[in-house]
Amino acid sequence: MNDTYAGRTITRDGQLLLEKAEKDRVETVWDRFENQLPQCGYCEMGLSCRICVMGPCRIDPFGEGPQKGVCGADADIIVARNLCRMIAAGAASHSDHGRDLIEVLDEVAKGKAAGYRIRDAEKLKRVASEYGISSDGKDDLKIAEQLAYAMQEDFGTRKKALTLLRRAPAKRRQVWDKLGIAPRGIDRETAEMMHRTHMGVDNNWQSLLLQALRNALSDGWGGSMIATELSDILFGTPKPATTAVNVGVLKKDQVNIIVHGHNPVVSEMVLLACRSEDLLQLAASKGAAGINLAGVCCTGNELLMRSGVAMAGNHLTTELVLTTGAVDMMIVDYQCIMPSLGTVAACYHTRMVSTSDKARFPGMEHREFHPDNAAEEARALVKEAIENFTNRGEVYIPVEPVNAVGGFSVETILGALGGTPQPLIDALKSGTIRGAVGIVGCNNPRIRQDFGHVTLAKRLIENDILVVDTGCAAVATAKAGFKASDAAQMAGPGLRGICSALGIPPVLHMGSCVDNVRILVLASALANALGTDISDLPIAGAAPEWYSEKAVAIGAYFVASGVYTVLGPMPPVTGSMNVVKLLTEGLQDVVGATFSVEPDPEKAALAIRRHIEEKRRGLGLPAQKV
Ligand code: BF8
Ligand code: SF4
Repeated sequence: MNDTYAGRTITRDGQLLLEKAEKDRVETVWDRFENQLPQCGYCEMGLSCRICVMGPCRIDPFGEGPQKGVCGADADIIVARNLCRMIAAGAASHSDHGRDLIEVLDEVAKGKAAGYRIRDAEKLKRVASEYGISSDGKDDLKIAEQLAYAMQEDFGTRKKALTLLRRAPAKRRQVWDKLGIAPRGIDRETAEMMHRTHMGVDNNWQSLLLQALRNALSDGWGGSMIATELSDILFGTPKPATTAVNVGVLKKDQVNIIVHGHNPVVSEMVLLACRSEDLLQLAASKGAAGINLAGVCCTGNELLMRSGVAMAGNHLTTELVLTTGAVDMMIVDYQCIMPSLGTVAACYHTRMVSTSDKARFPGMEHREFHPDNAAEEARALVKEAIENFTNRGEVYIPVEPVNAVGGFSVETILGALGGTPQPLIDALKSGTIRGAVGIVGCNNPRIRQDFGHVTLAKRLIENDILVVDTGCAAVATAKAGFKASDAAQMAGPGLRGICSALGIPPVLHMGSCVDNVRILVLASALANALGTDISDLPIAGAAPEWYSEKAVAIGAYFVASGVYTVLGPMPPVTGSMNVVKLLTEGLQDVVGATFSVEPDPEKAALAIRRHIEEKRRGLGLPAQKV
């Protein structure tokens, strides 16, 4: 095996498909990354500004050239504004996804969304009651209509605080109130963030960053939380199910359809179509043994969590999966979809289809999905994918899939524990489990694919730290076998005993990136049961390979919620030592948690273990020296 491939990814399927890509002269994300080197140092440090057209401006980090932009903004202001705008974009992306689900719920309530229905009526009632909506004497559709309306109000300007903030422990809410960062409206905080970062508005780097925390909280406890809750209501609350992961999930003798993107609104309808009898018969008539639906990225995670649909890969696998020549159609919605995919697909027979009115891509056919036509459109596309099966050329599926268990919603985890967090708390108290860590986020060509996620997860579970993960991190650890039915063997003795007794893996798949809110809800349940704040718990977050603006928003709402969070790649902030110090030290006194940056996952594991032992000490629990 060529060393270059092994340097790019730790995954066997990735390495073999990189070889295939080179043979087929397909350019990948790694090639383009190398073509960009060296990347702009000013931008890497956050020291360039193009907010207005008196600029673009840049600050000389060596102190010899300009120290102010044309308007007079210094390094602190420019770095803070850039980070703020990343968070605003991330929060907007998640929250707009949440809004799309509200629209589906509303259309379901009005009988205009054939194919969709309420699948978890019990959760509908529970969430409605949190919004002050009584279910007495109302049918599900009436409740759904009222809930959709109430959730839309969370996006606006009529409220002093978002409804679901009430899920946070009382002590945490007091922290937010005292700082004035309890988010009011989901859209409002993003709009205000964009306003404050316009030239000549907020020029205090501290108050800018506080608003960024409020904006991030509007995502975590608002837009993303609504997205997750409504996805559960509309498509079912996840329960553990066995599935398979890596490129080996593609099947040579079946029609292979890949869904890519984030919103289950599209992929759930594709799944329905793939399971319909007449289309299965059509596939058989074309010589296919079946219709094989698999996911990549977060829409894949959504289907994996709820229906055990197989997962072909994470972010950096999205191009490579096409080089198998086995994908008859890839259907995308939005977010994290590389604009290169159409070009890659053009080398094979794969048909590429975009579906969202807000996301178009070169080399893709556009077939717009709306709640009222989605079921029908999905059927039409699956039919066309079947027709395309006969156009296949050579197929190369170089590996066997790995088995994995997914589907760990908070409801499932608490259910496995007998309905309360008490057994988990007892295990934490005794030290059988030392703590819990959420590993989240992406792949990034700066880091060998999956190396950060897998190394960190391995070290944590070996040391009796329960790992929950989401997004592309969750796919990475699944590919590495940490979610297999016998994965408890990889854990330290305490965690192994508990996982074996409960029949669960030591790394629990909690879903897509919007599902990071499940981690907030679980942390709140633990904090409430202990009568304490999230920031006192022996827990941490990590994003070892993050790349996206959404990941920055997630990191910021984790920290603002009191969760110490370790980032792999450095965010573009090193141009301002003031901003760096605030994020890595100063926030401790403000929100009781900080960011840390550590690209080496071995060192990140040590930092997290030390943090967990320190928190244990703080709670008066037995602690170890790390
Ligand atoms: O929302 S983990 S690369 S796919 S941003 Fe994207 Fe990152 Fe993957 Fe999911 Ni999340
Ligand atoms: Fe330059 Fe100021 Fe305009 Fe930014 S806002 S581009 S620093 S003049």
